[in-house]
Amino acid sequence: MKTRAAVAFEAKQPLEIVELDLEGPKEGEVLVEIMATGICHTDAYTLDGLDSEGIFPAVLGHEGAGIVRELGPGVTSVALDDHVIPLYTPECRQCKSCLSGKTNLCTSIRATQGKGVMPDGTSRFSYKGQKIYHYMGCSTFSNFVVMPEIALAKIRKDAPFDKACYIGCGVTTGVGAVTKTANVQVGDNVVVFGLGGIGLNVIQGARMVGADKIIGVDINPTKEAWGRKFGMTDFVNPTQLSTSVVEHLVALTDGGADFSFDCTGNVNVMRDALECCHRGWGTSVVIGVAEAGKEIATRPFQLVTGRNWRGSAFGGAKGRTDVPKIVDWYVDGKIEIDPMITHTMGLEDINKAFDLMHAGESIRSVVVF
Ligand code: NAD
Ligand code: AHE
Ligand code: ZN
Repeated sequence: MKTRAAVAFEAKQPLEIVELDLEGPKEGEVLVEIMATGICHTDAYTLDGLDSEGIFPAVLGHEGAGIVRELGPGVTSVALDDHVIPLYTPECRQCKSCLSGKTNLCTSIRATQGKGVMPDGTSRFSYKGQKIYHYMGCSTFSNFVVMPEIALAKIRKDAPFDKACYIGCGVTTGVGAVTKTANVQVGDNVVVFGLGGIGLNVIQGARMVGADKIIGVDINPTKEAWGRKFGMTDFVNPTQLSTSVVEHLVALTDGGADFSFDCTGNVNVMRDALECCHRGWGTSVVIGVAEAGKEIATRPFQLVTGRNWRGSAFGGAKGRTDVPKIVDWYVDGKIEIDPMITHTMGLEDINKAFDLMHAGESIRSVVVF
C-alpha cells in the first residue's frame, strides 16, 4: 500500500513529504493508521545528526496514537479498530528484562529497532525502490506503520488522538520518571532542569505525588510561567544568578534536593543536577539524551558522600501495562495534557514544529494526519 510520510532523507535537512510504499504486516505484526504524532526533542536530535544510532533515509517520529487497521497472522493482543499507542519501549513479557521485574527496558527487539528495521531484519518502507529505514521501532511521521504487537499499548477509545499521542513519549517519560524511576514521596524537594515537553511533565508528576518544593531551572525566562502552570513553586534562571546554580539550589532546598531531574540533554547540566542533590541521599535522574560522544563527569566524592546518579528511559514505564493507565489519568483529569500542546498542524507543516522547538516557542507540537 501507499502511505504519506515525512522522510528524513539526510541529517540536518528539512523533512520531505512524500508517498512511500509500505509492505503489510507479517507474523505477530499489525498495520496501524497513525492519527496524530507529537514531535519530541529526540526526533530533532536524530535529525540534527547527533544520534549515534541515527540512520538515513528514515521516517522519524515515536510519539503517536492511531487505529489498528490490519492484523498479521498470529496476532492476539489487539483487534481491528482498537486504538493504540506505538511503543518505542515494547513489553514482550518474555525476555530476561521483562521477566526480571526490575526494568521496563524490554530487550526482545531492541537490536533491530536500533538498526532501523523490523524484527525480521527488513524495512517495510521504500521510496521509488530505495529502502527507507524505521526509527525507534515506531516511525510515527508516517500515516500508516507496521508495528510488532508487543510494541502496541491498547488504549480507551474516548481519549482524543491529538492529545493521547503525547503519552507515547513526553507525558509518560516525565510523569513516570517521578512516580516510577524516582518514586518521589510526599514532602520531597524536587529540582527540574529544562522546562520543555519533558520537564513540565516531571513538574506535574511531582505535583501529583505531593512534592513540597518543585524548583524549575531554565535559561529561557518564558518557561517560568509554564512551570508555574503545572505546579512549580520556584523558578531559577542560571543566567541571572551571581552565585553558581548549585550553590543557589542547595541554599533554596536547605541542603540539597531530594530528587533532581535533567531534562536538557546537556552534560554540564547533568553535573549540576547531581551536585545540587542532598548529601547522604539525594538522587539525580538523567532523562535528557546527550549528543553522541558526550560524557558526564563529577568528583567521585559526590557519590562517596551519598548522592545517587540514575537514568530513566520512557519514565520507567512498561508500555502495554502502564500506558493505558496514564491515558486513564488524563481522561479522568488527574494529569493535564491539553495546555502543553501549543501547536497543532498538518503533516505538510511538520518542519515548522522543529523550528518552533529550536526557537523555544513551543512546548509540544502535534501533527494531525
Ligand atoms: P525541549 O526542547 O522541549 O525542552 C528542553 C528545555 O531545556 C527547554 O526549555 C530549554 O530552554 C531548556 N534548556 C536548554 N539548555 C538548558 C540549560 N543549559 N539549562 C537549563 N535549561 C536548559 O525538549 P524535550 O522534548 O522536553 O526533551 C528534553 C530532553 O529529554 C531531550 O534531551 C530529549 O531527547 C530527552 N528525552 C528523553 C527521554 C527518555 O526516555 N529518557 C524521553 C523523551 C525525551
Ligand atoms: N539512540 C541514542 C539513545 C537515545 C535514547 O536514550 N533514547 C531513549 C528514549 S528518548 C525518547 O525521546 C531510550 O529509550 N533509551 C533506551 C534505549 O534502549 O534506547 C544513542 O545514544 O544511541
Ligand atoms: Zn521522545
